[in-house]
Amino acid sequence: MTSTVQSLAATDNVPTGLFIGGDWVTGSSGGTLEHIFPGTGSPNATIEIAGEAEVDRAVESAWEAHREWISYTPEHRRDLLLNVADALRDDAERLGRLNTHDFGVPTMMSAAHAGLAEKFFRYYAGYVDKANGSSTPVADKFDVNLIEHEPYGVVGIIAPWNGPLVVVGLNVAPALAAGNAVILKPSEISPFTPLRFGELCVQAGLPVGLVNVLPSGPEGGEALVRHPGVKKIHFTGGGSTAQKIITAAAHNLTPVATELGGKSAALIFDDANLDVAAVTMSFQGPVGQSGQSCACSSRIFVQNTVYDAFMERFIGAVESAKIGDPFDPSTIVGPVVSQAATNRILGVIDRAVDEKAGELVTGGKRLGGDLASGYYLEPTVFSRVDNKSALAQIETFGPVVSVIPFADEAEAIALANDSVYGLNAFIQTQNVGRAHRVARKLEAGSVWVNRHSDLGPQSPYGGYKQSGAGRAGGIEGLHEFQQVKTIRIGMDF
Ligand code: TXE
Repeated sequence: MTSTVQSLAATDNVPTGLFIGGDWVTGSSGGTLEHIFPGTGSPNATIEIAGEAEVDRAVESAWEAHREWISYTPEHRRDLLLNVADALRDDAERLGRLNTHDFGVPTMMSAAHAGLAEKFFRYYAGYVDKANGSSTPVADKFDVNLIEHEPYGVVGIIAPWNGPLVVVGLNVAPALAAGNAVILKPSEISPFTPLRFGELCVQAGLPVGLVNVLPSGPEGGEALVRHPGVKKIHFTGGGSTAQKIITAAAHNLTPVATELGGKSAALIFDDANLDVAAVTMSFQGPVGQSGQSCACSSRIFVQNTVYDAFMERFIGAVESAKIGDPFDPSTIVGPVVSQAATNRILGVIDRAVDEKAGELVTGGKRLGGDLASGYYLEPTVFSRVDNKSALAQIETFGPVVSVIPFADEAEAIALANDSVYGLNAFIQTQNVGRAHRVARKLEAGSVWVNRHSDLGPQSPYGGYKQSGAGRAGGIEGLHEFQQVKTIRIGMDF
């Protein structure tokens, strides 16, 4: 059966080299990789994979560019970062298509990633010419006491496959605004938009080598983490990988900021608007990006007095989402990212059924027909799930969610917090006192009340517990890429 799903258009000319010092590099020591488009399960390009030699070359180029970057006036650096924001805006449609080629995200969502990156660049450009140091008196002298925020020099940013452009905004923008040069290591699974971004930076006027883009897997990533010329690592990805990265970084005691996985809880109280809650949670849960988001609300707790009424609406919303060709603008649910992810997610479903973790009420299968060659899974919902089960405790990172009843506020909070993760939490209630009370008791870095998650540059985003300790957004996101220096000038002489 041939797939009717669109694949690579000649006009898409996806970038396949490494981007180092403003040059496209091929013949990499890491070899090449056949990139598979999840929409069809077929190759859409052969890409270069960075090895240690390319990391060395990128670090050298980055230090040279850093020295040039900090020789520019703050006003000049600010304007160049605003140029990058304009370039992301102007290239949004092409970046959207590349995003879909990268990991199969439906085009109805993919262009928004470029828009988010643009917002972050506009926001952090604004910090460049604003004083972000300070001075304080000292207790027993009249010395001048300055507290300065300085760049690290060259930082390594390691991105997951599910949102490379989001990471460009969240982390590359503040890193550059803080005065650093960047080596961006996207996942080998999603190289195209980061590479195009690197090209846009040079076209926007940034010094060549200020942004280097090196798609690679664990080997290239490890070489970057271990490199003595890389002074800070920002990692976004899974917890087990974070452990490997922190271990490797210990080699030079390189600081590591982490943005990790989640098993986010949503609490639907009996006074919630159930129509709004059902639609919001279907998109925040198994439908949006096929649940392949760190912000996926994969555990939905519903007060038992409205459980059936919520479930009726929720299942209706989930089942009404159109599954199909991610290039079709009417598609809501695209493919999951790979054959490996397909096997892993179906394994989670089979285990949950075998262990009777809950009742499978919709989904659970891979789609066939003319979608058979791609990796299309039905959004899947289990009802009345045991919160202690593997299904409710282990991050699935796919279109599978658990719905769990609770009796009252105290039980809801206890169930939600019974997790090693703490990235996001969602509350649906009309009671403002309850919203504040519960939000302060949830162990999560971001709490969203009566709305879906919505990353914005104005507020820090990041995890509690094993969801990581880094923050992206706000002044906290800038400080991730700065080191603090105190300069005290004696006035007694
Ligand atoms: O992660 P992986 P994936 C999390 C999400 C899920 C994971 C999925 O919750 O857990 O990311 O992304 C590189 N040394 N978030 O599968 O496998 C690898 O090449 C150095 C949370 O990509 O951990 C890739 O570039 N690098 C997030 C990156 O690490 C190594 C939002 C991540 O790979 C490496 C999005 C090694 N040894 C997803 N091994 C948030 N909290 O905001 C792999 N890599």
